[in-house]
Amino acid sequence: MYNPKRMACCLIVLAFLPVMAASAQMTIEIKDYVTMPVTGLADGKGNNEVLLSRVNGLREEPGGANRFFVPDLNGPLYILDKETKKLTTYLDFNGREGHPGLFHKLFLETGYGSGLNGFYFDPDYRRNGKFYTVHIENPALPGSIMPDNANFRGLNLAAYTTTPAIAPPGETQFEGVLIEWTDTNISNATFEGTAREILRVRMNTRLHPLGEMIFNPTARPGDPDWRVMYLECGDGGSGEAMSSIRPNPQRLDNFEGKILRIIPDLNEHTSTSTVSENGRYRIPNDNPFVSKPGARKEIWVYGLRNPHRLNWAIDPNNPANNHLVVNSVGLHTWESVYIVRKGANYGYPLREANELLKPDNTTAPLPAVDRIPVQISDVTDELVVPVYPVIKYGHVPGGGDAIGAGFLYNGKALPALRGKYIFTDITTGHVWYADYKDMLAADDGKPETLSPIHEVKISWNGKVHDTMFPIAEAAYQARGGKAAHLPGRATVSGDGRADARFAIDAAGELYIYSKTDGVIRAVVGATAK
Ligand SMILES: [Ca+2]
Ligand SMILES: [Ca+2]
Repeated sequence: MYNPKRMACCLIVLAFLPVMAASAQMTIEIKDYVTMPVTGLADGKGNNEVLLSRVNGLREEPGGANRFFVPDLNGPLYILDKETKKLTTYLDFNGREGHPGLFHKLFLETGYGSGLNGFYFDPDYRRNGKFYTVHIENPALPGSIMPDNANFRGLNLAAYTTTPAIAPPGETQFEGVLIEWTDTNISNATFEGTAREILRVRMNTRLHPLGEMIFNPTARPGDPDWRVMYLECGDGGSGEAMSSIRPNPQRLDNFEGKILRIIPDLNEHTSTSTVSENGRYRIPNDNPFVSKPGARKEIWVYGLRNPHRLNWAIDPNNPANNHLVVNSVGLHTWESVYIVRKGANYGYPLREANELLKPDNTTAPLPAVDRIPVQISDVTDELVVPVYPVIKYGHVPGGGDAIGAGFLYNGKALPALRGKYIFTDITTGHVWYADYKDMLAADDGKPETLSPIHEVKISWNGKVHDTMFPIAEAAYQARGGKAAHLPGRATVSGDGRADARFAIDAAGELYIYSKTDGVIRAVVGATAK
């Protein structure tokens, strides 16, 4: 029954809801989903090998096949059956001496992103069987630069050739390799088909390599963004170096510290793009720097340190609010989330988040008038205003050391999270959310306006925790891990790294996985009270 008095009362309550919501404590409930095979060592010594399994993502196969593809940085690309939870090794990238996989020069030892780093399905996968990977190679390792199909006979290499590496200025060591794979039968759990090297990027150091890629999930055939890849390339450690490589993230003549935008398929968008220098992909004509002499035409945005997690925030109520969002790992001071705007300069290494980054790698307040010179190989006389983050948190207790993946939650199972962007800190295992509307409001060109973030607690096996750290620690110890707490260390997390990151499935439901204990967990509940 309609009751005007009661309605007025409700409206008054509603007016206060945002304030109440801001102070409500969000708690997510997580449940173990699958335990990944150990590909590391439990002995607590060494670098990357101390992580039990370097699971690095969870991608659901398009089209309702009910399977995840799960890359482990150490080499295996698994298919995970959602019904049976059975894992099958689909491909293995580790072909190092004594290993059965594809790439003799796979680089694994150090660097958090080394190994099989990126995996993504082509938007038209159901029809074309294509997917993409990025892995890291050390050219100095023995063996062939060609894939080795001795144990993957279904891979036809007759037409396979490598590409010249595209290098940044300065000394270089490692290479990120983007490959397009075409499986001619996607109904089984084995690979049979061809592969094509698309791009090879040389990096200054082992840090912050080429990594994650994504496609605009709202683009349909005929749209300008259909099958157009956004590909992040870290700064290769250049921006924090106190040497001639320091400006590389600002220099538009190289790929380091950038998000690239390319068309992997040479037959797509042929009238609105040009073929790349290496002949393996196309570059859209509406990329921001295609007409700037000396600039790499592939660049979409620049001035980032380690933009290692890309996601597309889809606003179900307003498609004009859809944005590519990037989580970028900072140096010593700030972790940042940025809304990606065509051609933007995010400032690094001249800025970190919304502060000045000084040549000694400490931060200071921004200058009164904040402008950065555009740099191709040399500094030009053109100036731009840097673009500031919409979320930042500090390298302080209660904060963290390195931002993980984040997602705007659009699933159905967790109504309390709808419209919220949820993300982790990798090392401390803190989880926060921000309201997407606050993030959009903070994307206003003003450095001082940022979205509030709200701490999320985690319920696991009947107990509520402040972070993922004790959860990963318990599982790591139970699996025989020998480090005192967790492997690795970082400034804020101290002894051990939780290594917690989110993923989503095709329905937009959340998972959280951790390299240290090698466990993927499903987020099965969320309450705000
Ligand atoms: Ca197959
Ligand atoms: Ca702002």
